[in-house]
Amino acid sequence: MQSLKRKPLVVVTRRLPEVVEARMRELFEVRANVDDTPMTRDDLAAALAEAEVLVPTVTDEIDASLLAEAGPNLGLIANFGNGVDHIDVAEALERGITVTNTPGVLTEDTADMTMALILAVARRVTEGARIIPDDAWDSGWSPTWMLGRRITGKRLGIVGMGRIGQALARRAKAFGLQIHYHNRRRAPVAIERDLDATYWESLDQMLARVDIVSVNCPHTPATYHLLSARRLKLLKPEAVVVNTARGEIIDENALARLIEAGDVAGAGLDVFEQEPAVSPRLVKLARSGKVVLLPHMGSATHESRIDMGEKVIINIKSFMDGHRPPDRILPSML
Ligand code: 8YV
Repeated sequence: MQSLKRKPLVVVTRRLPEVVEARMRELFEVRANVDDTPMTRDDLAAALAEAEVLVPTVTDEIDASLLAEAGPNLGLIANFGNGVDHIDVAEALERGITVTNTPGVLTEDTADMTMALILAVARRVTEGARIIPDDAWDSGWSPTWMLGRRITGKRLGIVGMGRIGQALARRAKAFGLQIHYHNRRRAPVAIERDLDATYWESLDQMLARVDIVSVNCPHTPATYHLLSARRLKLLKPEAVVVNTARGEIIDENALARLIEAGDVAGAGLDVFEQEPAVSPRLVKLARSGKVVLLPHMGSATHESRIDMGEKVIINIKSFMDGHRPPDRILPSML
């Protein structure tokens, strides 16, 4: 039987997978962004003024001044994505707007991509992959050509031992890496034992001792430039830095300078401080092979994006049915 309940107006800022949009249209009055161009500030203001639910993504900057323009109907911002650093969540909560995200469903894919970057930088995968298409394999195989670094036996330092950090640790352990980590809170003993993980209360001390650093914590005011110029200088010259979390956690310019100077060996970056703009220095380093750059692809699988959409739908549906949505961002998480 068709429900007689009025459908809430849900504004979705970007194209989502077809199955997700189709299900949303069954349940809600959907305003979709058919040509998928990122919304301008004015577009977002208009959406916030009218919508009962806004479904933004990482490409939408929803700051306090924009939230001040929200209409009286706006009750929920159901973010398509895990990170909510593009939303002034404290301000939204202050205004009585609920904010949700999509945790858990992109963990494994993001950990896979982190492992891929570690291997790509250490074993020069992207550099090597260009040689044959570029017709540059004239001299053939040589014992001393295209040598990378072994990862087995090396120390991996994970900054942020949440879901993705732990998923990375499981993979890295299987590759023979020794797991070290820094986190605000020490992980339970059972997890440490399972992962053979060594906890470093001092990030500085861990950085000075590891061969690979992977950033896997959320971006918050407390983690902005957590890997500052001073901390990056603590790394060994053979060290490699990988980031699939948020660009803002690393002082990108300082990292580029250290790699240029040979004080850090390389980096694998999926996220940047000013996306989609990428520092020309990093681009130059990528051309030289020292750095591997990906365009924010950590959760870019069909499966992740459909599961993320499903989470968005569940959050909206439970909110509209008068329940507390499962993936609420609470003040204690900020
Ligand atoms: C998403 C991400 O692609 O979920 C996140 O926080 O960084 C990405 O994997 C993106 O945020 C979608 O909004």
